[in-house]
Amino acid sequence: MSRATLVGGLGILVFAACSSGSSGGTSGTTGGYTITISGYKFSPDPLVVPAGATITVQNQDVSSTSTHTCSSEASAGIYDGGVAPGGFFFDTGNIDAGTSATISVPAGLASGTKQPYFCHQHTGMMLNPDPVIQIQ
Ligand SMILES: [Cu+2]
Repeated sequence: MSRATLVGGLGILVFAACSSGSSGGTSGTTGGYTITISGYKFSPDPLVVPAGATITVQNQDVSSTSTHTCSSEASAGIYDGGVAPGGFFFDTGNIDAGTSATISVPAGLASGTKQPYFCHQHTGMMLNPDPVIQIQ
């Protein structure tokens, strides 16, 4: 095998590695946290954030023009506004398709705290009806 063959082969490999798309896929801006709602699914679930974080909720259900909410509940499956032990209350209100809202996580929440939430519009109809925000 000649040296030229080796170098040429490597060149093809490098080209292939660099030609794949690099747009999108990551969520949120640096230091920010994002929940996306798409296809009636909240993700990521759980979302792990430090106390004091700000979370952007993006409703991406544009094709079905579905309005969703992110609303805290006392425990999974209650589907009513409330707070889990050690958790925090939030309710984005209606988030129309293609728009976003913000959730502020209070500072000082204990590590490991799990706050479930739900969608007021669809309760148990969401693919994951009781997703969780967990404190880091
Ligand atoms: Cu919903």
